[in-house]
Amino acid sequence: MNILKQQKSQEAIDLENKYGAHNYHPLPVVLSRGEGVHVWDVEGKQYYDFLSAYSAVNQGHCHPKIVNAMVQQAQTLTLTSRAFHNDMLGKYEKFACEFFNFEKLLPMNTGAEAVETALKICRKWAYEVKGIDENKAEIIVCENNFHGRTTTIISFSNDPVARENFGPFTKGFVKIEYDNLEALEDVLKTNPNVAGFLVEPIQGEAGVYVPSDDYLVKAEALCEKYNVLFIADEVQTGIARTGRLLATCGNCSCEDKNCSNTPDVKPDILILGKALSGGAYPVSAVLADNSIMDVIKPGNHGSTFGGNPIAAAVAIAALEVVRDENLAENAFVLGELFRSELNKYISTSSIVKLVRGKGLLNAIVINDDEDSDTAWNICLALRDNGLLAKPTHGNIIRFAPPLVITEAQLLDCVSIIIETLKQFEN
Ligand code: IF1
Repeated sequence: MNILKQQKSQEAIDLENKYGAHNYHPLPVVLSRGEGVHVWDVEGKQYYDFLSAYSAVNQGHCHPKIVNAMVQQAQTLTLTSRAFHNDMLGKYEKFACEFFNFEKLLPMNTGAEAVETALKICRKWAYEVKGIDENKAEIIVCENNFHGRTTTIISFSNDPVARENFGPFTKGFVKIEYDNLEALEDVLKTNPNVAGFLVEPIQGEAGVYVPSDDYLVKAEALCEKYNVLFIADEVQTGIARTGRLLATCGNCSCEDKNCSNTPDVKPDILILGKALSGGAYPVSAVLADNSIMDVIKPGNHGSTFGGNPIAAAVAIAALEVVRDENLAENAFVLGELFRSELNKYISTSSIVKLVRGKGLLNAIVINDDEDSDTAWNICLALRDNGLLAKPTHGNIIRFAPPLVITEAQLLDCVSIIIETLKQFEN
């Protein structure tokens, strides 16, 4: 594209560089419109969005049902705080509890806030129900986890870039290897102060690591055996992304024939965010049954915007879209197709090692060093070819389109991806 045509993009980038904190290194593209699986840049070029705002836009950009729900509520009542009741919160809480088969919901805004909320509930349950000595509670987490960016959450991260010079760190966390049941049981049987086990059903940021088939079921059984809360962070894997309503639970409310009809795993505490709003508004939630959630009493926890009427209206609409448009089923079927088509190419490729994932949360591993810029250069070439994706760590590229993608669009994207990768074959 000629320099003149890129002027609007460069102007926007220059403004961010001058006036914005440099806490990201975005791909050089400036988006101005989104609809369904497509986004357009300021010069009017169309792209397939294969990141979906890190799986927040599962329902597709600017889904009319979700946007209309937001506009209607925004013209009626935006925010009351929780100092007073409002007519939307209870409706949303009931809808979501029935949708995910839990007795109670604590509404928050961002994923990290919901993770922090879950940690507080777990600790309070440990002292007041399990009977662990005060300030002694420990929560088990996994190596290479990603649960957000707050000081407590990065306290148990092992990503040096996320932790460097942000100390002192919060205590009370024990790290074990992901997908290692022996490591989990070793801690559970030797440490009486364990309150909970916080885990991502698939480690997204680490590079879309899918654990062994029986990992979550057996981990939940171990938590039950040692009276420890199983806490599932489904901020990224939830809301149909992995081909089922939740990555931990087969007990879908949607009529999805790919769901096992008995729950694989029902977490003690479920954490949701991102696509809970379809990407239209910050909405997150913590769900649990009464025996756990009732440790929270007035004044224990809160947030100015948590449970606001717009969030409630948007979340109901976003979940109805997931159900009515069978997005879990679509993610399951098209995820299988995506991996199958890529594997045909990978069998002949020198530049791609493998593809892995579940539903429409997938990643490819590039056959180059972790610190090489090959994955980045491939993403630049994908951008030029009309598809947006971004490396997670080093040589891993995540592919996560909106779940409303059609088979024809997916196959079009597969050919864009393969033709682009072929440019890098040696
Ligand atoms: C960034 C990716 C990262 C999450 C899980 C909680 C949160 C996230 C499993 C916190 C957020 C986002 C944050 C964003 C990049 C993206 C991300 F994996 F999705 F790609 F970083 F790992 N639990 N993930 O994935 O939710 O507070 O952001 O609403 O921070 O760079 P949040």
